[in-house]
Amino acid sequence: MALERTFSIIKPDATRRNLTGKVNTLLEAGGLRIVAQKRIHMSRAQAEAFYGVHKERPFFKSLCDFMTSGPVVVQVLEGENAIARNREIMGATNPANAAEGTIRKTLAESIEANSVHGSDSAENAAIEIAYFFAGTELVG
Ligand code: IDP
Ligand code: MG
Repeated sequence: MALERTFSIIKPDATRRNLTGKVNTLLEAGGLRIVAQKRIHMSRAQAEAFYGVHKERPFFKSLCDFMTSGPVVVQVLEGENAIARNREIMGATNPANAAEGTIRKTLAESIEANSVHGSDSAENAAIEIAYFFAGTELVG
């Protein structure tokens, strides 16, 4: 087992419904520790760069519209196997396919407005953390 850090976003559908605390409760109950957290309103440029890997996908414009539609909470989560563990706690991208008890099954509105983001690899976790946080903001 390895102590890891992963990057997380509580998306605008969840902040709009005042679910930040509920998401955090599920993350903490799943064994992850929030070692950095801030509420921001993403700019268009930030959203487009963050989701650049999806820029050829048909949902890219809609996804960037959604991610800039309201505040988000960006976070760094720490724990044993935090990257894979967070993906388990989040559940499948489409809440219709997500397992019972996952954040997306419990809280998400749709495949797009699916309440949370979580890094999918150690390499992307490091890139995504550095995109939103200075090292001095991570307090483990
Ligand atoms: P992930 O968030 O589970 O890693 P990705 O495939 O990386 O899923 O997609 C990034 C985000 O793009 C999703 O979380 C969701 O908000 C949105 N998305 C993914 N697939 C679709 C789709 O088919 N229609 C609309 N939005 C989508
Ligand atoms: Mg992804």
